[in-house]
Amino acid sequence: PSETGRVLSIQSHTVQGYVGNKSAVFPLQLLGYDVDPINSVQFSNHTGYPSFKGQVLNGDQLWELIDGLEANDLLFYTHLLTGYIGSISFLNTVLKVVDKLRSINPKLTYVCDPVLGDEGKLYVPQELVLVYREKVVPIASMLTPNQFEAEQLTGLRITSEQDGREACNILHAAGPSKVVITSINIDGNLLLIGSHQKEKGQSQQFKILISKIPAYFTGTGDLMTALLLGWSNKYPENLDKAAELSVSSVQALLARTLNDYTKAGHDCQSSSLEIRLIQSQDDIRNPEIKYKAEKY
Ligand code: ATP
Ligand code: PLP
Ligand code: PXL
Repeated sequence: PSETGRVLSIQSHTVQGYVGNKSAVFPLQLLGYDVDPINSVQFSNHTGYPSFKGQVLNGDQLWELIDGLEANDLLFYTHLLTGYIGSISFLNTVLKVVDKLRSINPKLTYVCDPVLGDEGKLYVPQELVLVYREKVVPIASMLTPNQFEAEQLTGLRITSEQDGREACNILHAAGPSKVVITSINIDGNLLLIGSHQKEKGQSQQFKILISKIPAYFTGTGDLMTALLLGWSNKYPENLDKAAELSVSSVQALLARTLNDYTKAGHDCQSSSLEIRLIQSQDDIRNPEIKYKAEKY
């Protein structure tokens, strides 16, 4: 399918390595999208390293860029993509951006990765949780939380498939018609749960089982959300297919990443690995579906 679009992607930039826009822009371009990145920060490297240096864009500076685009009639977008956002003022400006873009294209799809934290720990200020819950979730078209984020946004404790499915339904009721919980940890393995609400009160749900690789990667969540945007736009009625394609690409990339680091004699459990994004371009453009969705 050839369906594409023009995506405004508001995410981090790192000089070295692949998180935020660095892991989202190239894959979307490979899938045929025009992507316009706004860099919410410019850091030397991601924050998992012993140190980092760089600049943070504030809400007013974000708005200045939007103003500049508007002055030249350049604000027509089919999609908005957001990931990690570090402050309330920036998040509030993103809300303004959604309004503005929808005033120009009422059909704008807003794909939101509600980055709050992982494994029981927040990596954003606590106040952001409420803003996501009350203001961001209601206007998102597709949401891609991890297990912890889905818990924070719904108040539900998620320890089973059933909990995951229920969390998706709670999130649908709050706004987004598509929800993908990108991973739930169940007995050492990962479970992705997808949910598409096609009419009120009714959702089509599926799961994809993923074996957990004993290593820690950074930027995979950002890549996953970008791919879900790309494929779900090409298969708007088949979120399960979009997820199969996305997971298959990510897993092929992770296998290559692990293999490359291992060959170089690196201890893969000691630090987080930079994904081999460029080397995996064929797996992104043309994934072989090795991960199948099971419908409920
Ligand atoms: P965010 O905080 O951005 O929402 P996330 O926690 O949802 O991110 P990840 O946990 O990085 O994102 O997972 C994204 C996808 O990457 C998962 O769906 C899974 O397919 C894959 N993945 C990440 N780490 C591993 C791993 N160690 N083994 C297997 N798959 C992994
Ligand atoms: N650590 C910090 C400080 C982050 O901001 C993020 C961002 O999203 C992550 C870790 C995890 O990144 P991901 O889940 O995309 O791999
Ligand atoms: O992957 C999310 C992310 C985004 N932005 C910055 C990061 C990270 C992960 O470490 O450091 C700046």
